[in-house]
Amino acid sequence: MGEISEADKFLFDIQGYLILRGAIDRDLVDALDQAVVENEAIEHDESWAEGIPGVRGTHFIRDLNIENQVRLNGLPRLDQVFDKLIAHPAIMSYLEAFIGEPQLVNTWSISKYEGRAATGWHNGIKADEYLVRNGEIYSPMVNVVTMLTENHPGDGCFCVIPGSHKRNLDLAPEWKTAGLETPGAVEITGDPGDVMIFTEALTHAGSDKTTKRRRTTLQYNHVHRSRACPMWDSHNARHYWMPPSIRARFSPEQKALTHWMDYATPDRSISGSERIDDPPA
Ligand SMILES: O=C(O)CCC(=O)C(=O)O
Repeated sequence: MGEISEADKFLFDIQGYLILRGAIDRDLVDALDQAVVENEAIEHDESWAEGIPGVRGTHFIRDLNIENQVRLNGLPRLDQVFDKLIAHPAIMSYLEAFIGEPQLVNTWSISKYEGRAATGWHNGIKADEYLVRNGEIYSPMVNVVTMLTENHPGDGCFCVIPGSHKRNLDLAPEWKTAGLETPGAVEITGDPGDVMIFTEALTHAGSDKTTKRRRTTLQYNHVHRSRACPMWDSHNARHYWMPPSIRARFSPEQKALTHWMDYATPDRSISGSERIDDPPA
Protein backbone atom coordinates (compact mmCIF):
# COMPACT_ATOMS: atom_id res chain seq x y z
CA MET A 1 0.00 0.00 0.00
CA GLY A 2 1.41 3.37 -0.82
CA GLU A 3 0.63 6.90 -1.81
CA ILE A 4 -1.76 7.28 -4.67
CA SER A 5 -0.64 9.20 -7.75
CA GLU A 6 -1.27 12.89 -8.29
CA ALA A 7 -3.06 11.93 -11.53
CA ASP A 8 -5.52 9.74 -9.58
CA LYS A 9 -6.15 12.51 -7.06
CA PHE A 10 -6.71 15.01 -9.84
CA LEU A 11 -9.10 12.70 -11.70
CA PHE A 12 -11.07 11.82 -8.57
CA ASP A 13 -11.43 15.48 -7.70
CA ILE A 14 -12.52 16.60 -11.14
CA GLN A 15 -14.86 13.63 -11.88
CA GLY A 16 -15.99 12.54 -8.41
CA TYR A 17 -14.99 8.94 -9.12
CA LEU A 18 -12.14 6.71 -10.25
CA ILE A 19 -12.17 3.35 -11.96
CA LEU A 20 -9.49 0.82 -11.01
CA ARG A 21 -9.35 -1.84 -13.70
CA GLY A 22 -8.65 -5.40 -12.55
CA ALA A 23 -8.13 -4.32 -8.92
CA ILE A 24 -9.54 -7.56 -7.47
CA ASP A 25 -8.18 -11.00 -8.44
CA ARG A 26 -10.41 -13.22 -10.52
CA ASP A 27 -10.37 -16.11 -8.00
CA LEU A 28 -11.68 -13.84 -5.27
CA VAL A 29 -14.26 -12.31 -7.61
CA ASP A 30 -15.56 -15.80 -8.45
CA ALA A 31 -15.75 -16.80 -4.77
CA LEU A 32 -17.60 -13.58 -3.91
CA ASP A 33 -20.01 -14.09 -6.79
CA GLN A 34 -20.75 -17.65 -5.70
CA ALA A 35 -21.47 -16.44 -2.15
CA VAL A 36 -23.90 -13.83 -3.50
CA VAL A 37 -25.76 -16.40 -5.60
CA GLU A 38 -26.01 -18.83 -2.65
CA ASN A 39 -27.25 -16.16 -0.25
CA GLU A 40 -29.78 -14.80 -2.72
CA ALA A 41 -31.36 -18.24 -2.84
CA ILE A 42 -32.08 -18.58 0.89
CA GLU A 43 -34.12 -16.86 3.57
CA HIS A 44 -32.14 -15.32 6.41
CA ASP A 45 -33.06 -15.45 10.07
CA GLU A 46 -33.47 -11.84 11.08
CA SER A 47 -35.33 -12.40 14.31
CA TRP A 48 -32.38 -10.80 16.17
CA ALA A 49 -33.44 -7.47 14.66
CA GLU A 50 -36.95 -7.47 16.11
CA GLY A 51 -37.57 -4.38 18.19
CA ILE A 52 -34.53 -2.45 16.98
CA PRO A 53 -35.64 1.14 16.28
CA GLY A 54 -35.89 2.09 12.63
CA VAL A 55 -36.28 -1.44 11.27
CA ARG A 56 -38.72 -1.31 8.39
CA GLY A 57 -40.26 -4.28 6.70
CA THR A 58 -38.73 -3.43 3.33
CA HIS A 59 -35.07 -3.54 4.25
CA PHE A 60 -34.33 -7.11 5.26
CA ILE A 61 -30.96 -8.84 4.86
CA ARG A 62 -32.34 -10.19 1.59
CA ASP A 63 -34.27 -7.26 0.20
CA LEU A 64 -36.66 -8.33 -2.57
CA ASN A 65 -38.61 -5.11 -2.48
CA ILE A 66 -37.75 -3.99 -5.99
CA GLU A 67 -38.86 -5.91 -9.04
CA ASN A 68 -36.07 -7.74 -10.91
CA GLN A 69 -33.52 -6.95 -8.21
CA VAL A 70 -32.09 -8.71 -5.16
CA ARG A 71 -30.12 -6.77 -2.57
CA LEU A 72 -28.22 -8.42 0.31
CA ASN A 73 -27.24 -6.26 3.31
CA GLY A 74 -24.51 -6.74 5.92
CA LEU A 75 -22.36 -9.08 3.83
CA PRO A 76 -19.81 -10.39 6.39
CA ARG A 77 -22.73 -11.85 8.37
CA LEU A 78 -23.53 -14.03 5.37
CA ASP A 79 -20.15 -15.45 4.36
CA GLN A 80 -16.58 -15.05 5.53
CA VAL A 81 -15.40 -14.49 1.96
CA PHE A 82 -16.92 -10.99 2.09
CA ASP A 83 -14.34 -10.04 4.76
CA LYS A 84 -11.70 -10.08 2.06
CA LEU A 85 -12.85 -6.79 0.57
CA ILE A 86 -12.57 -5.01 3.94
CA ALA A 87 -9.37 -2.92 4.01
CA HIS A 88 -8.32 -4.56 0.73
CA PRO A 89 -4.70 -3.55 -0.05
CA ALA A 90 -5.62 -2.34 -3.56
CA ILE A 91 -8.19 0.09 -2.11
CA MET A 92 -7.00 1.24 1.31
CA SER A 93 -4.66 4.03 0.17
CA TYR A 94 -7.50 5.56 -1.90
CA LEU A 95 -9.81 5.58 1.11
CA GLU A 96 -7.15 7.29 3.21
CA ALA A 97 -6.43 9.84 0.47
CA PHE A 98 -10.09 10.68 -0.12
CA ILE A 99 -11.59 10.43 3.40
CA GLY A 100 -8.67 10.89 5.79
CA GLU A 101 -9.64 8.50 8.58
CA PRO A 102 -12.09 6.02 7.05
CA GLN A 103 -14.48 3.65 8.78
CA LEU A 104 -16.59 0.98 7.08
CA VAL A 105 -20.36 1.22 7.47
CA ASN A 106 -22.78 -0.75 5.32
CA THR A 107 -21.84 -3.48 2.85
CA TRP A 108 -24.38 -4.68 0.29
CA SER A 109 -24.75 -6.50 -3.00
CA ILE A 110 -27.10 -5.62 -5.82
CA SER A 111 -28.04 -8.15 -8.47
CA LYS A 112 -30.21 -6.98 -11.32
CA TYR A 113 -32.21 -9.09 -13.67
CA GLU A 114 -33.76 -8.26 -17.05
CA GLY A 115 -36.39 -5.55 -16.78
CA ARG A 116 -35.00 -3.73 -13.72
CA ALA A 117 -35.82 -0.10 -14.46
CA ALA A 118 -33.47 2.85 -14.09
CA THR A 119 -33.31 4.12 -10.50
CA GLY A 120 -33.70 7.65 -9.18
CA TRP A 121 -30.67 9.93 -8.98
CA HIS A 122 -29.37 10.32 -5.44
CA ASN A 123 -26.35 11.24 -3.29
CA GLY A 124 -25.31 9.90 0.14
CA ILE A 125 -24.00 13.33 1.18
CA LYS A 126 -24.69 16.82 -0.09
CA ALA A 127 -22.51 18.31 -2.81
CA ASP A 128 -21.23 21.06 -0.51
CA GLU A 129 -19.83 18.46 1.91
CA TYR A 130 -17.12 17.49 -0.57
CA LEU A 131 -14.10 19.71 0.13
CA VAL A 132 -10.51 20.16 -0.96
CA ARG A 133 -8.25 22.21 1.35
CA ASN A 134 -4.51 22.77 0.98
CA GLY A 135 -4.32 20.06 -1.65
CA GLU A 136 -6.08 17.45 0.55
CA ILE A 137 -9.35 15.88 -0.51
CA TYR A 138 -11.99 15.54 2.20
CA SER A 139 -14.99 13.46 1.18
CA PRO A 140 -16.83 12.34 4.35
CA MET A 141 -18.37 9.39 2.51
CA VAL A 142 -16.76 7.21 -0.17
CA ASN A 143 -18.30 4.13 -1.69
CA VAL A 144 -16.34 1.29 -3.29
CA VAL A 145 -18.16 -0.68 -5.97
CA THR A 146 -16.71 -4.03 -7.03
CA MET A 147 -18.01 -5.56 -10.25
CA LEU A 148 -18.54 -9.31 -9.95
CA THR A 149 -20.06 -9.78 -13.40
CA GLU A 150 -19.89 -7.91 -16.69
CA ASN A 151 -21.16 -4.35 -16.44
CA HIS A 152 -21.61 -3.66 -20.12
CA PRO A 153 -24.06 -1.29 -21.82
CA GLY A 154 -27.61 -2.44 -21.08
CA ASP A 155 -26.58 -4.43 -17.96
CA GLY A 156 -28.15 -1.87 -15.59
CA CYS A 157 -24.76 -0.35 -14.79
CA PHE A 158 -24.13 2.45 -12.36
CA CYS A 159 -24.54 5.80 -14.06
CA VAL A 160 -23.11 9.04 -12.72
CA ILE A 161 -23.04 12.71 -13.59
CA PRO A 162 -19.30 13.46 -13.59
CA GLY A 163 -18.47 16.63 -11.66
CA SER A 164 -21.88 16.72 -9.93
CA HIS A 165 -20.21 16.43 -6.49
CA LYS A 166 -19.47 20.14 -7.02
CA ARG A 167 -22.79 21.10 -8.56
CA ASN A 168 -24.55 24.31 -7.56
CA LEU A 169 -27.98 23.64 -9.05
CA ASP A 170 -30.50 20.91 -8.36
CA LEU A 171 -31.42 18.40 -11.03
CA ALA A 172 -34.81 19.30 -12.52
CA PRO A 173 -37.58 16.87 -11.40
CA GLU A 174 -38.18 15.78 -15.00
CA TRP A 175 -34.76 14.05 -14.95
CA LYS A 176 -35.36 12.23 -11.64
CA THR A 177 -35.33 8.73 -13.14
CA ALA A 178 -34.19 9.53 -16.66
CA GLY A 179 -30.99 7.45 -16.39
CA LEU A 180 -28.68 7.96 -19.33
CA GLU A 181 -31.09 10.44 -20.94
CA THR A 182 -30.19 12.91 -18.17
CA PRO A 183 -27.88 15.76 -19.26
CA GLY A 184 -24.25 14.88 -18.53
CA ALA A 185 -24.94 11.27 -17.43
CA VAL A 186 -22.41 8.55 -18.25
CA GLU A 187 -22.57 4.79 -17.73
CA ILE A 188 -19.84 3.10 -15.65
CA THR A 189 -18.94 -0.01 -17.58
CA GLY A 190 -16.38 -2.68 -16.78
CA ASP A 191 -15.57 -6.32 -16.21
CA PRO A 192 -15.39 -8.65 -13.19
CA GLY A 193 -12.71 -7.38 -10.79
CA ASP A 194 -12.98 -3.73 -11.85
CA VAL A 195 -13.70 -1.27 -9.06
CA MET A 196 -15.32 2.15 -9.03
CA ILE A 197 -14.52 4.41 -6.06
CA PHE A 198 -16.78 7.44 -5.80
CA THR A 199 -17.59 10.25 -3.42
CA GLU A 200 -21.19 9.88 -2.25
CA ALA A 201 -21.56 13.60 -3.04
CA LEU A 202 -21.61 12.51 -6.69
CA THR A 203 -25.09 12.25 -8.17
CA HIS A 204 -25.52 8.60 -9.16
CA ALA A 205 -28.16 6.06 -10.13
CA GLY A 206 -28.60 2.74 -11.92
CA SER A 207 -29.43 2.63 -15.62
CA ASP A 208 -32.04 0.41 -17.30
CA LYS A 209 -31.33 -3.32 -17.29
CA THR A 210 -32.19 -4.62 -20.72
CA THR A 211 -29.84 -7.60 -21.10
CA LYS A 212 -30.88 -11.12 -20.01
CA ARG A 213 -27.90 -12.00 -17.81
CA ARG A 214 -27.54 -11.24 -14.11
CA ARG A 215 -25.48 -8.17 -13.23
CA THR A 216 -23.99 -8.06 -9.72
CA THR A 217 -21.94 -5.45 -7.88
CA LEU A 218 -20.83 -5.17 -4.25
CA GLN A 219 -20.90 -1.84 -2.43
CA TYR A 220 -18.67 -1.18 0.63
CA ASN A 221 -19.48 2.26 1.94
CA HIS A 222 -17.08 4.20 4.16
CA VAL A 223 -17.38 7.37 6.20
CA HIS A 224 -14.97 9.62 8.06
CA ARG A 225 -14.57 8.43 11.66
CA SER A 226 -16.40 11.52 12.89
CA ARG A 227 -19.51 10.22 11.09
CA ALA A 228 -19.26 6.58 12.00
CA CYS A 229 -22.79 6.50 13.23
CA PRO A 230 -25.75 5.04 11.40
CA MET A 231 -28.22 7.92 11.85
CA TRP A 232 -28.17 9.02 8.22
CA ASP A 233 -29.54 5.69 6.95
CA SER A 234 -31.50 4.41 9.95
CA HIS A 235 -33.55 1.81 8.06
CA ASN A 236 -30.31 -0.06 7.23
CA ALA A 237 -28.46 0.67 10.46
CA ARG A 238 -28.73 -2.80 11.96
CA HIS A 239 -26.85 -4.25 8.98
CA TYR A 240 -23.77 -2.10 9.61
CA TRP A 241 -22.69 -3.36 12.97
CA MET A 242 -20.79 -6.63 13.06
CA PRO A 243 -20.72 -8.53 16.35
CA PRO A 244 -17.49 -9.43 18.17
CA SER A 245 -17.87 -13.05 17.02
CA ILE A 246 -17.46 -11.86 13.40
CA ARG A 247 -14.81 -9.22 14.04
CA ALA A 248 -12.69 -11.77 15.94
CA ARG A 249 -11.67 -13.25 12.58
CA PHE A 250 -10.67 -9.84 11.08
CA SER A 251 -7.04 -8.84 10.46
CA PRO A 252 -5.63 -5.87 12.42
CA GLU A 253 -6.30 -3.62 9.37
CA GLN A 254 -9.90 -4.84 9.12
CA LYS A 255 -10.43 -4.32 12.86
CA ALA A 256 -9.04 -0.79 12.53
CA LEU A 257 -11.41 0.00 9.66
CA THR A 258 -14.37 -1.17 11.77
CA HIS A 259 -13.11 0.32 15.04
CA TRP A 260 -16.34 2.27 15.68
CA MET A 261 -18.09 -1.07 16.24
CA ASP A 262 -16.11 -1.44 19.49
CA TYR A 263 -18.11 1.47 20.86
CA ALA A 264 -21.56 0.31 19.76
CA THR A 265 -23.45 -1.11 22.71
CA PRO A 266 -25.58 -3.89 21.31
CA ASP A 267 -28.31 -5.66 23.15
CA ARG A 268 -26.51 -8.78 24.35
CA SER A 269 -29.55 -10.88 23.53
CA ILE A 270 -28.90 -10.36 19.81
CA SER A 271 -27.44 -13.53 18.40
CA GLY A 272 -23.68 -13.20 17.90
CA SER A 273 -23.41 -9.99 19.92
CA GLU A 274 -21.98 -11.57 23.06
CA ARG A 275 -18.40 -10.62 23.79
CA ILE A 276 -16.08 -13.35 22.61
CA ASP A 277 -14.66 -13.62 26.11
CA ASP A 278 -18.12 -13.91 27.71
CA PRO A 279 -18.56 -17.28 29.44
CA PRO A 280 -21.02 -19.58 27.67
CA ALA A 281 -24.59 -19.10 28.97
O1 LIG B 1 -26.45 -0.44 -9.15
C1 LIG B 1 -27.25 0.47 -9.05
O2 LIG B 1 -28.37 0.41 -9.51
C2 LIG B 1 -26.89 1.70 -8.29
C3 LIG B 1 -26.97 1.40 -6.83
C4 LIG B 1 -26.91 2.61 -5.99
O3 LIG B 1 -26.97 3.71 -6.45
C5 LIG B 1 -26.76 2.47 -4.57
O4 LIG B 1 -26.72 1.33 -4.08
O5 LIG B 1 -26.69 3.53 -3.90
